Amino acid sequence: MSNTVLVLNGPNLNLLGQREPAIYGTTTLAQIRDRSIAKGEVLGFQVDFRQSNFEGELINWLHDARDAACGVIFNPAGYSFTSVALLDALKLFDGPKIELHISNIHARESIYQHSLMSRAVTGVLCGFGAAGYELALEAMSGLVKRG
Ligand code: CA2
Repeated sequence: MSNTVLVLNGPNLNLLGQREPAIYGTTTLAQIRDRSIAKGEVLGFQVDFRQSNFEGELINWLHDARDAACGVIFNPAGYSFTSVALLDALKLFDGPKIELHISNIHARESIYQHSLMSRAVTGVLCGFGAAGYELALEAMSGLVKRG
């Protein structure tokens, strides 16, 4: 069985660390990628870390994960609140799935509070800043079946 965890990031997260540091911190997505890969090595995971601004590309990567990954960690960013298509793609992945947000979406304006994705995932992690990615990998370690 695959030991790859797909860590998927949605729109605008490529610019992380450059705007709104009070909400999202100053860590860049490249730094988060490096830390996630290092954390994966400790936990015995290969981390496949990706970001796209395109809904269809995110959907295709979720489809590919059906054969290629043992778990998915997904920060859908703005698509969390709008994309039934991404919700459907998430439902098609049978393994453990963690929805992740850097900020505490429940403490924010109402448009950021109701993620469509949450009903399709094993668990939701939000509000721990960039460290949330490493925490999600630890949680994933307890969720995947190792062969
Ligand atoms: O907190 C998160 O991780 C979010 O998924 C980020 C999304 C937001 O729509 C969600 O409510 C919560 C937005 C990401 C915007 O990307 C930025 C990039 C650079 C600087 C600031 C934001």
